[in-house]
Amino acid sequence: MNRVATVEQLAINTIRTLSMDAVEAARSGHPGTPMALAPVAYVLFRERLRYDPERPHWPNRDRFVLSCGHASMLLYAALHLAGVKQVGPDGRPTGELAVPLEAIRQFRQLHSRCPGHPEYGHTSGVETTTGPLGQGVANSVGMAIASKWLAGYFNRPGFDLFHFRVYALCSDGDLMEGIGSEAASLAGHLQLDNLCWIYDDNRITIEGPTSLAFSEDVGMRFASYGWRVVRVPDVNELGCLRSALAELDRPSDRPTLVIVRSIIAWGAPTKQNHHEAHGAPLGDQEVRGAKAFYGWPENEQFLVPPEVLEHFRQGHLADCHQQADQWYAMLAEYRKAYPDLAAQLDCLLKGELPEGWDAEIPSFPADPKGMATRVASGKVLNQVARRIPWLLGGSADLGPSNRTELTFPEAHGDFSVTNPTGRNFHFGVREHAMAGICNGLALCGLRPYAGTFFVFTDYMRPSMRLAAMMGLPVLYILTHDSIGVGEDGPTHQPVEHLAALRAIPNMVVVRPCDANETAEAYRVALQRGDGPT
Ligand SMILES: Cc1ncc(C[n+]2csc(CCOP(=O)(O)OP(=O)(O)O)c2C)c(N)n1
Repeated sequence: MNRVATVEQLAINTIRTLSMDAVEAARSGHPGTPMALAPVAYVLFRERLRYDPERPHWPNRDRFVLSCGHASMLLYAALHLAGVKQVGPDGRPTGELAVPLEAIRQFRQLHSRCPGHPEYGHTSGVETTTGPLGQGVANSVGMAIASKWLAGYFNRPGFDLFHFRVYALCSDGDLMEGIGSEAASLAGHLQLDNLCWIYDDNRITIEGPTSLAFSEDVGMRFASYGWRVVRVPDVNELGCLRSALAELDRPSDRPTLVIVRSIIAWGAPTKQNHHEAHGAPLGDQEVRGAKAFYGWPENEQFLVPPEVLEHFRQGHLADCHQQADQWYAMLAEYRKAYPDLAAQLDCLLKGELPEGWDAEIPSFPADPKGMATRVASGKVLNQVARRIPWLLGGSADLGPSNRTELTFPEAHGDFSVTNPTGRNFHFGVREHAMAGICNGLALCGLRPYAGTFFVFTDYMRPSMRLAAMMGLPVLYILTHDSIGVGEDGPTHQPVEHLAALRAIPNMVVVRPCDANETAEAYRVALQRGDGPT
């Protein structure tokens, strides 16, 4: 082995052993998948993702989503080795590491930067909260759409401000979940060539082998969604992994699925390839055995060889740092060339609304019959959207009923591969993915809205709850909220939904009873920068 190969293996084994040690110390957690996928984290965080550890909020950074959030130690180990800095509440790096070694020692303990599942806003470098399987991949579709939309709206000749890619790492569970299929189907339809999912095909879930319940050909399924499918027969073949990911650099009109075969808990003497290694500490004997297999000192815990840190931080990451410098210099020039657009971008990135955004919210005259609130909603939405260019969204195939369409010319019609500045989205009949995608859009600074009948929030609730948890300003436009919907009958009559949504912490639920209350509801919702309405 030459020196580079040695330090590569050392780096990969550092990710593995940190993960095992953290789970042992916590006496709970998921060691098997980080041990298996350490080569993926290594190649992504050291060679492929464009991000600047000094400025984790660089707007044009590539996004990484760990959709299988239970493998959180994989992400924490990578953030530690890459030296990603923590960002304070003011949006500036605090100078300290986002994941110091001490935090890894405190894995899964209260207030640690390394909670059991990654939490957005808590640990810099964590792009979204994951844990409920399937949510992360849906978020990644929203982020990839956001990249296209931001590019369409803000980029100008000579100012290629936005072109980031989105990578999501997902497990069998993510791809068994319906939301994963919904999101993949829409991503294929939209031809999101900036999106890459890396599927950990380890054929193990909690109850045992996937053959218990999952026997489709995932590659064929994704090919039929319109994805490019690439295979890596062995995750430990770094060359193969690298060339699979390099496929992304070849022009395509498809998102990419990289199917990686791995063995859970690779290297553990008796637990490798066994479902017991999924969600419980391996135990001292297995850990020692695995360390011996890796050629690692068995008595050492939380060992990070200094040459690994050095290796991680040179080369590609030094290059990315320079790219971020150049990006900020370009932004300074952009400010001079396009001051209005630059002011809008600043506003968007700060999570603020343009001045006078609510100046045209109408006031409706008294009317004995009363305008239907959904009609008022459509009018108000169109008024405020005129003044908030990054307010965008759509419905799960109920646009005409929900009145969610933006009809004025500056809304640029429907979003599509040929019309990336379009602000009207057709999510199809995919409520769950719609809500997950809106979270991804909001995570990139946009102000998304999602429409459907109130009763169908049943299909969106997990993503709505995560929006509330992450403090994302997503707007839900939910019509037909009454049990008096008439001929459609009880399937369409929401009875418990109001109470159910009001029970979600940090979800604001407004139920306007006339046109003017609807207008005020918009004022309340859009002013909220720190949670969904
Ligand atoms: C929506 C949802 N359902 C159930 C779970 C509980 N859970 C965590 S991991 C997992 C499956 C594990 O299998 P896989 O996704 O293949 O992950 P791996 O074992 O390869 O790490 C389940 C059912 C969850 N986190 N989210």
